[in-house]
Amino acid sequence: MKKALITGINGQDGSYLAEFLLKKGYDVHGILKRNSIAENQTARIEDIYPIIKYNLYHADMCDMASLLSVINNVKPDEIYNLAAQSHVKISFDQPIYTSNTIAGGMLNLLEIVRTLYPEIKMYQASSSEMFGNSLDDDGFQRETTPMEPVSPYACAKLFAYNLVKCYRKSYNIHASNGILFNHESPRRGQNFVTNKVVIGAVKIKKGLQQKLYLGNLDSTRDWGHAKDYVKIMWQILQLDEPDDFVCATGTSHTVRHLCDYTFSQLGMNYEDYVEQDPRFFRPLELQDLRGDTTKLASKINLELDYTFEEMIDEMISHWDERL
Ligand code: G4F
Repeated sequence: MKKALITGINGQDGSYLAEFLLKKGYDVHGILKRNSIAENQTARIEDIYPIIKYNLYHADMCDMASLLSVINNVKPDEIYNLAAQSHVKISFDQPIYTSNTIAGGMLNLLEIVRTLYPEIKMYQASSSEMFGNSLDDDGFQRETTPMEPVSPYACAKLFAYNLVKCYRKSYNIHASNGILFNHESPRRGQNFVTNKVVIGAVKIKKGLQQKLYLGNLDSTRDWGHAKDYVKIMWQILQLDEPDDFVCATGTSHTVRHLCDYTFSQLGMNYEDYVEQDPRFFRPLELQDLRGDTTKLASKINLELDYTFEEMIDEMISHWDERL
């Protein structure tokens, strides 16, 4: 039985990945960051909690001793590093913490693996944010597109991405980067734009809220489903050769279109309810994202189960039942 260790197991991606790996027959272990408000820490892994409750550990990406202790204890075959301060706008408010968790955290893991367990395969959750406003002439971003980050979050992700490449070449470690474009689901944090729009629209429909306040409506994102993408994380680690891969749908939509589609599905016109609020604009914005997955498709069977519309419909149904 293979053993996997997932940092950030209680996040959107960590929870879907844990479910996926359990179905594959893995012994799944996970790291949680201690939070002074303990309630809801395991909300996203409720369904699998009885199976993995003794495999959950408190550790912190900034505390190398805690990571070392978990890795010594678990001795995993594969590590999926999904832990992060993952909110781009908040990274402008907390740049040092963001960098320490993302860049310093990955360095901690790589040093432990390099010095003690060089046989462990590692996956790093790299991000399309690293491209910043750099686009190829055809409007896509791919592995060869120059990376010009425009947020502290993206700068930290780029540092971690380069560490993975450097350690792979220097020490022959099986470490890969998945350069994931935005990926969503009903488990997405409610302060990311997809779930914020869906929850806002459902609440408005039910008379629980009057308006929805957003920032930039004109940026475009290539939104896929987190469930599709965790399978790809695993597929990347099963390749004989470690490498770096863009993972995306190849289709992009504006935030405005997201609002239009969501409100229309609920029989409303978004223009009657959505207002822009300076609080939700960023000091610097990444305007357009659209990924080219040619390289990934040449290595794995790349099949996505969800379209953008199916994903938003699933999120609407989820919140319609719960709110
Ligand atoms: O949903 P978002 O906050 O996601 P963002 O910034 O693209 O980052 C996400 O995807 C990255 C992959 O490219 C990940 F690395 C990262 O960890 C995260 O998962 O914002 C999407 C767009 C932005 O252009 C933002 O300015 O929506 C725009 N937006 C407009 N109003 C808003 C809002 N975003 C948020 N969060 N809240 C708003 O009110």
